[in-house]
Amino acid sequence: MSSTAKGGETRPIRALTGSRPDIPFSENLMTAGNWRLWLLLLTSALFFGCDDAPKGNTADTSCPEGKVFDDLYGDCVFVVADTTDADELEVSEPDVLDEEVAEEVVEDTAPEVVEVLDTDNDCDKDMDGAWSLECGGNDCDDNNFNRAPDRREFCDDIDNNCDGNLNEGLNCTFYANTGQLLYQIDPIKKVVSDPLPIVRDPNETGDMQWLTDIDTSPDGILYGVAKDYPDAGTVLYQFDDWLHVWSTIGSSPNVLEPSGLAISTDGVAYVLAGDSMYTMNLATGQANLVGPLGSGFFASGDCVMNKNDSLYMTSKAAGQNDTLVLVETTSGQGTALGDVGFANLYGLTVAWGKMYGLNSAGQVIEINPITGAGTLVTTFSNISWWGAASTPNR
Ligand SMILES: [Ca+2]
Ligand SMILES: [Ca+2]
Ligand SMILES: [Ca+2]
Ligand SMILES: [Ca+2]
Repeated sequence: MSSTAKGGETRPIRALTGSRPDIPFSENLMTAGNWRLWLLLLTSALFFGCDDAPKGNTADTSCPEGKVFDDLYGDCVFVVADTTDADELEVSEPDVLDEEVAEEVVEDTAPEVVEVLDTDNDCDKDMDGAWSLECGGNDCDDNNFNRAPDRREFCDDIDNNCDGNLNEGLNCTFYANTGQLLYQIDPIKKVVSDPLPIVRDPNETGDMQWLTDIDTSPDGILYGVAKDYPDAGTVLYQFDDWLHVWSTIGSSPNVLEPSGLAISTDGVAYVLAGDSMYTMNLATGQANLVGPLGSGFFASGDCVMNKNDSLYMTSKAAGQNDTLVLVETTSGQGTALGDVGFANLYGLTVAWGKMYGLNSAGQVIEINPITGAGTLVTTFSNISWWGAASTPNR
């Protein structure tokens, strides 16, 4: 036999009475089916077998048919014989009813639950801790982890702190030069500063040579190299950021036609000239040959070191675009990375994790340091770039 429970589930009938064969006889005597019999015997003994009525009990103890007087309760009680055949009894499932009642009680008495945790991240898709505007939060871009009201502004192409201003309070520029003028370029806002004339320290004699390339040392000093006239070789200059003049450090007669200067994070300067690579002492301007670039590479204009001290250069071939080349600093050997897609790259720098190339056509190009592929950022017409360097703040 079975009964149908909540949800249509069929459960086996549970016997209400009857002995369980798996428990001892003495316990079976007290099971539900026998308690009525014991009650009958007990009350019969009280009624018929006891000579002494309860003291002080003088009330009428006669009872109507079907009842006996119970001294314990002082009243007539029904006597019911246990005649039910338990095996054939079909009953409702009390647990089901109890569950339903319990659920109703919980629903009636439980306080209203307010969702505090956004466990499925619908309100904070980028998981930056700020909720979207749709959810009543103040994340101006819930699809960008780097944009939230508590973010610090950083030199990139987004408004990091959600205040509506791009890179406010920051100087997001790198240096770029022509032969005789020094500029600062903001490649994000695509603007260029007014130029600063490249002039020699007035305490020195002789002409200031035109700078072929510049770079910034780890301590923030801007250096430049130039072809030395009338003597053959390379002259090294240092920029005075306060007086805006250039002073001579020294010269290297063994380096001809310098085209690129790059300074590593530990202050080692590398100079590219023609098909060779040199190191240069920034205190004396003296250079030592490291080795040939090999593979027919010829320095087209500049070299740059990223923060991992990998040295990159651009190499030109007649009538072709420039190739981005990775240079082994201990040997000078170059490895081609790929065609930049632009020609006459004379300036190269790395700023805020991006590599930029500048060419003689006034173009600023972002270069993929893995593939060498270039993407035009902007063009400053009428400026022919010769070199580029990061600024100390980058
Ligand atoms: Ca967010
Ligand atoms: Ca965000
Ligand atoms: Ca920014
Ligand atoms: Ca901002």
